[in-house]
Amino acid sequence: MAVDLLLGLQWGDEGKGKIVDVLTKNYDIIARFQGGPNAGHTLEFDGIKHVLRTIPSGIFHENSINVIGNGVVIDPVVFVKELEGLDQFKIDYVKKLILSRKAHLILPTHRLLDAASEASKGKAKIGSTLKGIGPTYMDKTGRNGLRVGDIELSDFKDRYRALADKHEAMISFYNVDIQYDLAELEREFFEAITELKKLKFIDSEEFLNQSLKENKTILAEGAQGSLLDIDFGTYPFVTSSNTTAAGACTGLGVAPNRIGEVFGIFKAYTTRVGSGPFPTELFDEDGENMARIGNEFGAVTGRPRRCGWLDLVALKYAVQVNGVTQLMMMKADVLSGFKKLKVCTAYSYKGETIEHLPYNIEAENVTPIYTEMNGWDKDLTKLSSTEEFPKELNDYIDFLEKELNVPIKIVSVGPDRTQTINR
Ligand code: 2SA
Ligand code: MG
Repeated sequence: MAVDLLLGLQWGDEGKGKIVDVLTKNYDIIARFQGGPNAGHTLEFDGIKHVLRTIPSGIFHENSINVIGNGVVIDPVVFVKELEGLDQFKIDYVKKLILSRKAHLILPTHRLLDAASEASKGKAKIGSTLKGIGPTYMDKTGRNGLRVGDIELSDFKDRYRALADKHEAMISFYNVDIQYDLAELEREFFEAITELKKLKFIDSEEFLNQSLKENKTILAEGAQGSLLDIDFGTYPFVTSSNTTAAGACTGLGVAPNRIGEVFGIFKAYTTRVGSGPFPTELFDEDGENMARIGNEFGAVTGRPRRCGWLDLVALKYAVQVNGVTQLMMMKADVLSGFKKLKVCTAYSYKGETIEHLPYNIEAENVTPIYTEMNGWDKDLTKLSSTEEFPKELNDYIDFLEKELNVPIKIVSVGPDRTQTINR
């Protein structure tokens, strides 16, 4: 058996939560491999909207086991609140949710360091979600971090103290005005640690590889998007983990030759939250309409998302880096009513036309070159098969498929589970 991957191909918020929820019925195990509570995976079913942060989206399905892999960073405080949010659904998470001992812990001081770092950068800030993601991964690669498995050690509190003290010194080094009550934050942290201990800690690489031997099916659920990848994204305006396919291998401990299908998710247009370059960004009525109709606000922080046309140069890059085998196009319904649709097929880069993503895609270097297509008027949200698609939508899809050279297997026409059309 193989591990299938589900990845966002843009700057996050492609709709991974919805698709993983639709797909989970086909899988025994759903695993998260990177990121942490910076993610916000929105699921909608039976008239209820739910946002998951660290917990894999399979948690709502009867029989799936949900694994939080070693590549993830866990904030116990946020995590326990997330568990409490599940109480109303009567989910037996002690049975259905397991944590890698090798996953790193986000300390309260990591969150403070994130805030201090952002404040010190002023206008050049990353626009992070302030969840402590960057500082936690820094401690991981700097070999100072605390891991889930450390909670089981008798000297966990001493280890915690040593690291938190070091962080406090670092916070004062930033010399910015940040107010906090560490004693209160620590009380909350240790209370959450006690709750966390009720869950099963495992060596997730052993569990997953054993499960593959037993012919179990596994879906690895990505968070954020490929253009936020620490190596391949728009650095430094990226997150601190590998959001691309390779991240699933290191974040779960499964070998590259165990990867099966790579599902790539993209929106029919493009959005981005936080700072950083965005060549096809719109500052006109079209952009405003996308934001309004698409309800483009961050699921975690509520920040408005920047909107723009689909960028095929960036999308091709993401398809290549990830080895995408099937595409899923989200939010096609949002484009209903646009008279003309534009798709960026090349960049004018320092006076030259290029079709690949250059080192620096800042606005002063890059001007998008667009292909224009006719839009459609028809409301797509009630459609249930491809036969009902307007001609212009089929033209749009055919054009993208030809350019990307990968089949678009799913078209999503609304947030609900049922608004998902297979091709
Ligand atoms: P961080 O917090 O260190 O990972 O931030 C670094 C950059 O990564 C971006 N980022 C995201 N972009 C889109 N969606 C994300 N998750 C939430 C959601 C966002 C929200 O799913 O809606 O609620 O605002 C996410 N997480 C990180 C971030 O904007 C920085 O550019
Ligand atoms: Mg999101």
